[in-house]
Amino acid sequence: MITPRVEVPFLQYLDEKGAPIAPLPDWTANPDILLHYYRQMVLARVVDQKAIALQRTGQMGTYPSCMGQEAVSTVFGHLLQHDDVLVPYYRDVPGQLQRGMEIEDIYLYWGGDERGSARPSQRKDFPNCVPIATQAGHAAGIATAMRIRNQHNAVLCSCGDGATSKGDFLEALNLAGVWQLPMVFIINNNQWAISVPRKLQCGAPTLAQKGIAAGLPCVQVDGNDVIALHEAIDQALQHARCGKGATVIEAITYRLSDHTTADDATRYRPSEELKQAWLKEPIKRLQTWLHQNDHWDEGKEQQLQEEASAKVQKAVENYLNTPHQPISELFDYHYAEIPPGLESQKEEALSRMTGQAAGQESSI
Ligand SMILES: Cc1ncc(C[n+]2csc(CCOP(=O)(O)OP(=O)(O)O)c2C)c(N)n1
Ligand SMILES: [Mg+2]
Repeated sequence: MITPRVEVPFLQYLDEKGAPIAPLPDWTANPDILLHYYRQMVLARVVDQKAIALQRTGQMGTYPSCMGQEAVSTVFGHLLQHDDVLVPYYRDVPGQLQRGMEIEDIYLYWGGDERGSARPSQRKDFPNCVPIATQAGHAAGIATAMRIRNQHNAVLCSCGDGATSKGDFLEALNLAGVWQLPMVFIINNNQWAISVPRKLQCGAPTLAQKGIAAGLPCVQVDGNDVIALHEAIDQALQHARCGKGATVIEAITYRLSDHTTADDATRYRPSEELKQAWLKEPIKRLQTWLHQNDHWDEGKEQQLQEEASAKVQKAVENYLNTPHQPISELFDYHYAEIPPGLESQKEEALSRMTGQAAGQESSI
């Protein structure tokens, strides 16, 4: 019997208590980037907690929290260049905020208003992808277009651990390998796919090694360690931009929240596991390092928390004061020319809405 030998490197610089376990890269000598990561993660957590409060008070739709996973998308949000393309999944709020999405756009989108994905400052990034792993094929398509146009940019495709079990993900890896596409795949391994734990999802010891079959370099990183993430993502993006092809990065994190606001994880997740995961979370870890290296103090923390709360409060007001879209917009953006069947449905919807406005019964 032949047992295959698979070696996937694991990258980590800061341990759970924020202490270095390896010599830190040179760029950390100037704390500016790490302070930026810290501020962005804190802001993202305030945005995230407010989204849950809005949903709980009937002011927003179902929302998937990114609590515990902030580091991954905070780091790639910073490292992506203007003409790179982000193809996110639904827990990438921290990255999206740095790529031009306003806080109220996040609330608009999860409030069911597609204008949340349509601000010009969002560049060519793709909107959230809720169907699992389908974004991997889109990302491979964008990367193929970049190659054909001889563009020296990269596409970053983000997904969850469960998504790597889907054919879409594996097909995109295969294309990325055979066509040497300028891509970075980031797997947010938060240990759960709704109620299915990682070990029941896949028999391979790492998810990163799925890249090996496609001929791609792959690495696992501590996804709660912004320094390790920065090193891995920066290298992979440069590799892609200079025509050397794709990389697969598996970031080990933990979903500290319920799957979404429609879930109750206490029904299937051991409380001790959650307790242990809180000890490793990314914000506290970086805060401890910043404190210990005299880059942070109580006063700065208080000021940051106050600024983040004020920003989020203003965004909530903007979101709640945004006039609803007219119902015609439901029909207007699917086709360049609206087919006759939809045209008649649109007319019917409009006339019913007019009737409703006049106080008549409506079934819409
Ligand atoms: C194609 C498809 N099948 C099923 C679902 C239902 N679904 C929503 S989230 C999810 C689990 C995804 O887990 P993972 O990829 O680990 O991401 P996480 O939510 O843990 O971040 C499933 C199966 C879906 N959205 N799309
Ligand atoms: Mg998951």
